[in-house]
Amino acid sequence: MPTVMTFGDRMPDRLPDHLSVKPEVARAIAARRPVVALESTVISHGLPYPRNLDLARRMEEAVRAAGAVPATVAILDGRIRVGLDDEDLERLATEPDVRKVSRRDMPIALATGRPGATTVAGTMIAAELAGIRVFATGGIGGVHRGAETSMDVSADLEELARSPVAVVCAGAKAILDLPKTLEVLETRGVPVIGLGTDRFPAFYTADSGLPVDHAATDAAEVARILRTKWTLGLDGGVLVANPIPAAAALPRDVVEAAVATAVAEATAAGIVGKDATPFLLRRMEALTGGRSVEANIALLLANASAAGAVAVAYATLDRAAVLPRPVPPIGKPKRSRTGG
Ligand code: PSU
Ligand code: MN
Repeated sequence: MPTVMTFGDRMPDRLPDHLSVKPEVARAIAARRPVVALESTVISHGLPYPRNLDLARRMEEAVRAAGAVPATVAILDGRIRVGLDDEDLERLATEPDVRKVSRRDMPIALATGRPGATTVAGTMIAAELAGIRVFATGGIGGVHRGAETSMDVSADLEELARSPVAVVCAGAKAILDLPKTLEVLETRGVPVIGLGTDRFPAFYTADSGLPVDHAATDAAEVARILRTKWTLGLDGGVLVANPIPAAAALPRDVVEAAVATAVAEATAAGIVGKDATPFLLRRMEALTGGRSVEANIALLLANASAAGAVAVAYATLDRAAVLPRPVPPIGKPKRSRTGG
């Protein structure tokens, strides 16, 4: 197991008991080199074995190929672990009783010592504690369809409002109510930036028909927006929406039909709370003949690459800001006219 690392000025004294950062990751953070956090709920609850394990490894490779260090996050052995090794990924992909850890679950998972996979919210908390600013996932949680009666609104939205992390995703999952999800993001002050698009992506498809707040042309522009937001002291995260690659997108009518059926099944079966999203994703797989899983994997890999590029651009700005400014040339002391 990696040792507890303390580094920089970001880790408060109380954390060493609860946080373990992999040495490679800790070194990169301390040197302000690019790092990308990755979540683990998608591994334990979002994709079937063995595709989940393969995906976890390939996301880390995609981050490295973009020039950043990957830091997959999970709760293992009673600690928040930032940066995992292959054995850890295998545990998360195969063990049956891995808890899904969002903000409210964090103290329970840590105090009981049981394994936990972090959601977008849980991963953002860990990233902030470790000093990581960029994170890649598939699609964030949001406002569920029927939330006006179920009140099911993902804790991911609340976390985006409070933790200073950029979340690179393919929009919010298509099983959700996307207009309401964007309304909550607006209310909570979370900028929604399209990466090379002015449309909010809809996870399995590239265009939800809804606009983003700004279409950024490249990762460098995203990095400038992040830097500006946090320099201003505006709390919270930024949603960076990266549409699914065109070749991997599913036909919109296929997605809509499957979502309608899956949501109706969940309602009929009384599936609520944290089980709702994993149930819906599993039903989507069956209802699309496995095509939803292929699309999900393609968008996750694309997001890992894009997040790597954003982390590289952000690190460039971050390092420029902390480098000592050039010292102004020392001029000859002015002679006093009255003499000395
Ligand atoms: N992206 C995926 N698959 C997933 C998730 C994201 O491609 O399974 C996970 C994330 O961890 C996200 C969670 O936080 O789904 C949403 O769960 P809920 O709706 O219960 O908040
Ligand atoms: Mn929920």
